[in-house]
Amino acid sequence: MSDQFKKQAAERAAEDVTSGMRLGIGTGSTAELFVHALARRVADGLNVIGVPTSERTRELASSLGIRLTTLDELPELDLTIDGADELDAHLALIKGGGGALLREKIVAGASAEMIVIADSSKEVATLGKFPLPIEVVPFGLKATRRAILHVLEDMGLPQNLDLRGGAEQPFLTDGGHYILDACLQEITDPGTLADRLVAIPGVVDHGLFLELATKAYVAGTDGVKTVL
Ligand code: ABF
Repeated sequence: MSDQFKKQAAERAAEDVTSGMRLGIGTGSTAELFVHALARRVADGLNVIGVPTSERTRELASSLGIRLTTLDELPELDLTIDGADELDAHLALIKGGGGALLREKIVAGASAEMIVIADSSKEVATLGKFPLPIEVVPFGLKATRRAILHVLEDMGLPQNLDLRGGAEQPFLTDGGHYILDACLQEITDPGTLADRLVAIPGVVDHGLFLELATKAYVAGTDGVKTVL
C-alpha cells in the first residue's frame, strides 16, 4: 500500500516539472519512483537537466535517459524533488535514512524550490521518532561522539547514539564519512539542535532539513495532499 502512495506522490511531483528546468534529483525508494515518472515525461519530449544526490540515483536516472550533470557544472537549480524519513506540518524534515543526507542537503540548498514526496506514514506532529542521522568524519570519532552526547544531555534529549553499520564495518557515506544515528523520540527544538550539532568540529552535517522544503505531496488513503 505504502508503495502505491509513494508512487502517487512521485507522479504528482513529476507533473510540476516544466521544460527548461534544472532539477535536483533525490535518493531513496520514493525518489526512484519520481525518476521513473520523470523519465516517462522526458521520453515524451520534456527537456530538463538533472543533478543527482547520490551515485545510486545517478545510475538509475542515466539508465532511463535523463540528461545529467554535476552541481559544479550547474550550481543553481530551479527545483529539487526528494523523499524524507519524517516531515511535520511546517515542512521541517528528517532525512538521511538512506545515508545520502549531505549531498541531498547541498543540492536542496542550491535549489530555489524543494518538493518533498512521501506517503502519509512519514507525517509526524513532532520530529524524532525516526533516528536522526548525524554525518561525522572518521577522524576523532570518539571525541565527536562525546561532544554530541554532551549537546543531547544539555538539551534534555535521550543520549542514544549508534554508529551505523557497527564498529566492525561502519557504513560509509558517498563522501567517505560515518553516520551516528541519534534515537531522540521527540525533537521539540529542531533549530537549536541543528545549530549546536553543526558547531561541533567533527560533525559534517545532520539530517534535520529546516526551511529548505517549500512544498510536500503526501499521499494516503484520502489521495494526494499538498502541504505548503
Ligand atoms: C532519501 O530517501 C533520504 O533522505 C531518506 O532517508 C530516504 C527516504 O526513503 P524512502 O523514500 O525509501 O522512504 O530521501
